Amino acid sequence: MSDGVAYYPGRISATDQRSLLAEIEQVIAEAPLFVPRMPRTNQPFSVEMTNCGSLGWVADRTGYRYQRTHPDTGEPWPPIPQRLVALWRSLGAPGEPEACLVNLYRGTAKLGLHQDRDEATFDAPVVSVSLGDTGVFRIGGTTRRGPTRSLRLASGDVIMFGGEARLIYHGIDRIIAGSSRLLPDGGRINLTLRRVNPLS
Ligand code: MD5
Ligand code: FE
Repeated sequence: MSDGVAYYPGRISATDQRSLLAEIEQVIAEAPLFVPRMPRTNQPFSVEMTNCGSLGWVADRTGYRYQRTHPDTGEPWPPIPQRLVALWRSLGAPGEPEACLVNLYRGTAKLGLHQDRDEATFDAPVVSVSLGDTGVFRIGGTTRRGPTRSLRLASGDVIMFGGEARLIYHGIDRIIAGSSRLLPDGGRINLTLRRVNPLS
């Protein structure tokens, strides 16, 4: 694995995946999924999103940003489930996560190659949790050109990107339908824990 990437296959037990999914279903009930849009073009993403935490990532025709409230309801995001905060700590990540982005991939949803650089700090790692159908993850380097590798992220896998890897290009090429029975209607949920602002 590249420098700064820590991969923990099967880090979350089947039982804990069920509990976590129930908590995320509750988050979605309070903060409904929305369809983000590309800045300027207003093109919809194929991935649906919501957030929990003090800050949430949103995308609309005016840009990408973190904000305290849901773009449709105007309500604050629900809190991050304690088991995710505990996971963040258990991996040695600093402080507490401020944002947890919930991505739902159904059918042919995918996410193009990009860097995560809307945060005001890159000092803390990004922690990603996969639930449901396997995602075909593409992982490159810190420049858009250059070689990429493919990695399959299955339900219960955790992957952490820190240090050198914090600004790597990455994306989801496709979801493998029928690879997990965790989500009743199939599909994949990815949870991404982040710090947005520097500590202290
Ligand atoms: C996903 N999510 O599975 C993906 C991959 C996103 C996103 O990319 O921005 O919502 S998990 C996040 C990730 C992967 C590789 C590197 C970094 C983050 N990073 O260095 O920040 O839904
Ligand atoms: Fe990303």
